[in-house]
Formats: sequence, C-alpha cells, structure tokens
Amino acid sequence: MPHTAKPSVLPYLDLHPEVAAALDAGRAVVALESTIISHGMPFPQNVEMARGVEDVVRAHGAVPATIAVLGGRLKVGLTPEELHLLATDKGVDKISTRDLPVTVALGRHGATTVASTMRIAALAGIRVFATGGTGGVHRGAGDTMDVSADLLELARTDVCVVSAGVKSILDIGLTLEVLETQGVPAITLGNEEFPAFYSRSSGFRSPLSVATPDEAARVLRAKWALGLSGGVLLANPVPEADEIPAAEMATHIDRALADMDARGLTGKDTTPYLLGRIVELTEGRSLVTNIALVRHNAAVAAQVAVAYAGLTA
Ligand code: PSU
Ligand code: MN
Repeated sequence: MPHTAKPSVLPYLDLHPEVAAALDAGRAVVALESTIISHGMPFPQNVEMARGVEDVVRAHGAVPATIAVLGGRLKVGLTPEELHLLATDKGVDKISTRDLPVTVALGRHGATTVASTMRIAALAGIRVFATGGTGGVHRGAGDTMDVSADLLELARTDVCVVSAGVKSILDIGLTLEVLETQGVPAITLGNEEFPAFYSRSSGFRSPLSVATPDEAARVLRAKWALGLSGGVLLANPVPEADEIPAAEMATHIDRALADMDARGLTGKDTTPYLLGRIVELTEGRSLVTNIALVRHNAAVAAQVAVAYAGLTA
C-alpha cells in the first residue's frame, strides 16, 4: 500500500494495483470523476467517454484513476465492469462530500462529483484531476443559496482540477468572486478569457493565466511548497473546432432553466437535468462538445501530472 494514503483511510480504500504502483513509484496519476458517467451523459456515450478518457490519460504518459464509491468502498481506479455498472445502474446516487460518510457506512454505491472526487483523490495522494466542468454559484443563488460544494472543496483540498471552466448554466461572475474570496487560483491555460464550458468565451477576463501545462505544474509546486493549502482550478478552453458559440448556447440555456423551474427541480437534481435538457435542445451537439472537452481536459491534466511528478521527483 503506498505511503501517500492517510493511514486511517486505508481500511476503506481500494486502490487499483496499477494506480498503487504508480503512486508508490512517484509516477503521474490523473483522477477522474464518476458523476459525469452516471448523471452527466446518456448510455452508451457515457461509458464510451469514460473508457476513452482513460486512454487519453495513458497516451499522455499518466495512469488514470477513475473514482467512485462502490458497496461503501472508496474505489480509486475502476475495472471495466465497475465502469459499466456506473454507466447503467439507476441505483447509483450522485454523491458529494456531505454524502460520503453515509454511502461508506451503509455500504452503498455512489458516483462522485468534483467535490467528493477531489477529497478521495487527496486521501489517496493524487494531486491532479480532470473533469468536464466544475460546479459553481447557480443563477438566483441569492434566493436559493445553491452554491456547489465543488467551490468549497477547491478552497480546502490540495488538488488541481482541470475543467473547461464553469458551465454557463451558472452565474460565472459570482463563481469567480467566491473563488477569489476563498483564495483559489482560477487560472486559464493559453487564454486571457475565462471559458464557459461549451463555449470558449464567457465575457469574463480570467483572473490568472498560464501558457503551458509545465507552467501550471510549477504553480502547483509553488503553491503547496508555500503552505498555501487548497486546490487550483485550471480552466482549459474547449477546442475551437468543438465549441458551441456562447450566443447560441444562451438561448438553449435560458430555455433549459425555464423548463427546470416549471418542473420545480432544486438542489442536486438541477445540474443533471440541465445537462440532459441541453442535449435535447441542441439535438445532441452539446453531448459531442462535452465529450470533446473532457478528452481535451484529460490530455492537459496528464501533461500537468507528468510535469508535476518531474518537479517533485
Ligand atoms: N462536468 C460535466 N458533466 C457533469 C459534471 C461536470 O461535463 O455531470 C458534474 C460534476 O460531477 C460536478 C457536478 O461536480 O456536475 C456539479 O453538480 P452540482 O452543481 O450539483 O454541485
Ligand atoms: Mn447545488
């Protein structure tokens, strides 16, 4: 068992042998989340995406570690059968950090969000994580107080999350404000504008930027060496060829939000509903974009992880 995992966690943790070997040897590992599989995309694209993203991580010289809770066990690195279960079993809950103790204690299955995946990655000693988009401050949060736990986890857990920015179903301006308040660097790779998931453009200037994955790795090294605990949000704009322009997305997002309100959906059900409704409204185009941006994030995360492993060797 690698020295990187916290001792009290070991009785609950199932590290895939390949992940354990890589962590032991100080090689690059990239964590991947599972809510995007169970609640973020339809079958069979979800399982194809999950497998494809693992291949992208490997192609860039790192070991993938898809994270979930299965039968109450913290799983870091999944078998093909486990990926399939997450992609098809309707009994798998979407679980955030608050849910972890219940899912573990009662031996349930849970697909982990960005927040809970970060926490489990950190427990296992993994520092770099790729997803699609992180959660943020929901529109109308002044009334609902709906602020994703992903933001709070970024404030306290030492993991770099590579995402395509923040979904424009959220209030991007307020999301950047909360990240600033909590001391989380929101850094865009290769661009001055903060990206909006499906679109490269959000209308918000990125608070910080770096030019290369290598620079991002140096930022991680400096941050944690200085004792500045907490995460980093590395925003990686969707490639131009795959983006849906912001003006076009705005119409679909307004419609999806109105439909969500009409159904009275709140809390953890909102993001999965909105993603699914936007796939319908764009006649499948948003799904193609979502898969493309996750793969792009996985490639960048692997490059950051390889560079970071080189700096800490
Ligand atoms: N990125 C995607 N698809 C997703 C998500 C991210 O491309 O489904 C998930 C992540 O698991 C993220 C969650 O943590 O959406 C945010 O949910 P909420 O807004 O309820 O915090
Ligand atoms: Mn929420």
